[in-house]
Amino acid sequence: MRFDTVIKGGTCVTASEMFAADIGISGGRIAALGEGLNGEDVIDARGKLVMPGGIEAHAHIAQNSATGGMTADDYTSGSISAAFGGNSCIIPFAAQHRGMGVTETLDLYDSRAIGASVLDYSYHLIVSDPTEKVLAEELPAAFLRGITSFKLFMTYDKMLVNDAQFLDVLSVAKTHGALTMVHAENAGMIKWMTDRLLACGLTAPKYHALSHPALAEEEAIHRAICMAKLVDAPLLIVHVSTPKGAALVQSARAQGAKIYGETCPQYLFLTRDDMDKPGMEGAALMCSPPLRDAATQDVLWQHIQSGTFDVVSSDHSPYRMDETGKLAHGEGAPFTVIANGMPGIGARLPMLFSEGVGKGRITLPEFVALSSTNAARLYGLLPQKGTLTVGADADIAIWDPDKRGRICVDNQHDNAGYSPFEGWEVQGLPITVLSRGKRVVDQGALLARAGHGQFLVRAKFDAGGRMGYLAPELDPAQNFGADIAP
Ligand code: DUC
Ligand code: ZN
Ligand code: ZN
Repeated sequence: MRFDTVIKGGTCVTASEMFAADIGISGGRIAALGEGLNGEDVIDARGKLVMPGGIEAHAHIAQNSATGGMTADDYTSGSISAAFGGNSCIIPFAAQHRGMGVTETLDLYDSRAIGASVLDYSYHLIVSDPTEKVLAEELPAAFLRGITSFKLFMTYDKMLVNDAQFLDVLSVAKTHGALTMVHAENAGMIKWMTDRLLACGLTAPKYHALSHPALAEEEAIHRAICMAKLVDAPLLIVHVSTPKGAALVQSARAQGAKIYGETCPQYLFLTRDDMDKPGMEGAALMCSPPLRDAATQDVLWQHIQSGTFDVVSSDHSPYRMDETGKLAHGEGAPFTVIANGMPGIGARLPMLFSEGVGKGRITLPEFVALSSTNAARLYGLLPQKGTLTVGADADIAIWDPDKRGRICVDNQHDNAGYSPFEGWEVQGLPITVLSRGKRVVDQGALLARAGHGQFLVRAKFDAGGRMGYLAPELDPAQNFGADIAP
């Protein structure tokens, strides 16, 4: 048998094991794992690691912020940067703003993504306006379209939902088999801190980090987990940045609740002291939740090692340091009007590999789990994506574990115009990325066209045997037989 492509002589790594095998690819899928395979096109992977391509499941691309700004990356530049960084699939957000319907929102993002991406993609739906129609008709319609995850905000005046709305969305999600994601920060605490800082004239970008205290994240994560437990619905806490927040995720999981966690490279590698720069420079590192401190970094790594975090995502939110992005309101504008977020879709995996695997903090299978397989499982893509198994899409990243490089804006291939990790030395880099068997990136060259990437219809969320939690007030054996559980 002759395959379209054979990846020969590499060390395959999945989330559970490592083994020496050739990979035979036909029709864009993995057709065989074995020895001595032959193909039309042979990729020599001797001395290399052959892994499932990364799945970047937290990125803001071609997204309008609630204040009107647009991210610097569209689906072409965002997916190209992702591919150079070892990813073969992206799941950015489609953001419903108040007054918009969900179907209208998804149509809008389709118009931005179709024909533009070099990688396969889907969207998480941000729900900011859960009207009766949205809950009863439009969210079910979104599931039928293959959008099986959405995100809620507990802060930002124009995006947040209240607790009752949160519970409503969780209930619909549970009924249809979707995973809810949450940006968990307490809006009132942020407002109170912000008012005090502004009243003292403390408006520089670095003060944004103080305006989002760790306690605001801790309180909101606790509240979000309680709400998810009440509904017994799955919930992923995104961009966890605090030790207490991570501990809350850990203890909820230990109780069997369907609670999942994500953290991001910026919380592992940067601190708020990095924002203490002259003028507006600190705005480059302004994100929400904000950067914390070195002690926090150590604890977050421990939670990666002990399994609290299922995924490490970039939270790529690219805004240029000019009038099109962070400086839209000019030099000296207060932090309250500066767009939140930083780029990182291309740096996520090299940083995690070098600082994680290279420094002995995580194993190679753990790297694959955190970068690809767990995202595929959570977001309804397994086994089509996220693993090396016969029948799976041939979405594969070949890494040279010895290759050294330095992160810099010119090798990130995005449109942000800067990298928060500028100058960082890394060892271990992706050299070839295949999407459905096609080389997208090879030896530093882009080989796929915009439009190669296709929309992915995702499956329902699968809790994978996790027991869940039944609140006594919802248990018919304990609640006088009231049949009110969603
Ligand atoms: N939340 C995100 O997930 N990304 C950027 C900004 C924010 O608040
Ligand atoms: Zn967020
Ligand atoms: Zn985000």
